[in-house]
Amino acid sequence: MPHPMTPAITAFERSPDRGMGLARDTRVRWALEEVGRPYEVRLVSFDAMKEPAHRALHPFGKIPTYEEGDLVLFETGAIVLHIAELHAGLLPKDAHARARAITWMFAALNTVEPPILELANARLLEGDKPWNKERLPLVVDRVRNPLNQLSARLGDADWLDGAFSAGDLMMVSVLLRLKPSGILGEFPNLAAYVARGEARPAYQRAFAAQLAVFTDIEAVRETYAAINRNEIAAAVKHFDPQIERIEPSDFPQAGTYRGHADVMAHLSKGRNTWAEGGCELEQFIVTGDKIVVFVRALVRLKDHTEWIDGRFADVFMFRGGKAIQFRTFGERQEALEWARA
Ligand code: GTB
Repeated sequence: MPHPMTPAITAFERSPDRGMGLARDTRVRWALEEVGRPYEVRLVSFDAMKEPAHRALHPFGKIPTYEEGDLVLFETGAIVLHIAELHAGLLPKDAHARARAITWMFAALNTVEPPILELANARLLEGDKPWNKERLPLVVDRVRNPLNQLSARLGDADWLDGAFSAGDLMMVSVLLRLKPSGILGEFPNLAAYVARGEARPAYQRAFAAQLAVFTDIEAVRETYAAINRNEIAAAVKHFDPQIERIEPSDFPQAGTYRGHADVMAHLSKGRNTWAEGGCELEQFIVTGDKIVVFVRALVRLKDHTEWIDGRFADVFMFRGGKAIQFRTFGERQEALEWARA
């Protein structure tokens, strides 16, 4: 259940670009950061994206989606426009200037982005085809054409039409995808335009947040994998030396534990009661600086024949790539409420 007041977006649970910011949730995060609106992120796997529950939000089974109260949106153009219309800062007040800024959003999505996507497909999906080598120069030319014209229109201006707008946010987001190709370098004013966009503090925050998903979620995965293997030294690898671990009163190892040594002893004690089984991570939700993990523990304890199937939530707080807090909640909803508070 998303928080009624805080918009929730979806993003890749495993970033295919390893946190380079090229997936489309980055532009939505950027828009939310520009207008100063906090948001929550539900991470979805490629399999979950194709399930009915996600398709109810996104008919094409993709990310990102946007939920705000009863409103569900998909398509980054629609999402960014909605955010820009709801808050000051991304669209000019003057009606004509506003319509022109929206025109640049459409230009980014309808004119500039399609050949860029085609190039990505040609490189990533069709690289092994016998005709690819012959076709690739045609595809690159189709990318260059609108860039030539865009470069001529931008000239030496900072932004496309006066002050920075949602049109620039979308255009920079689309052009960013070209960075690895080197094509952007052929257009120094466009490369500088993209660099100006990237230098904006709101973009920096959006980029850092999507990168943290990659680094911190991978750290969380490694922690549980190490616990499952009963390698407790590896389980604390991503923990800050001052880590605080809280297990609630109705859990077997209830208490508050601080620092690597105490936390390792605590985790070992719990883990050594298991005969077999392990923890499975069912869902990640990032809210503010906390990562809520819905955990399913399916374990058989030593000297028992029956299996325990427990569903609970762990909340992690990371600072500079290290977990400073690791707290368990018996009720998942309670974990969400605590993390959102
Ligand atoms: N037109 C839609 C929009 O703007 O919202 C397009 C949405 C879309 O294509 N989403 C992609 C997706 O969900 C993610 S952004 N794909 C999963 C699927 O189709 O199964 C595309 C993307 C993916 C990966 C990288 N990367 O690794 O560099 C960059 C961009």
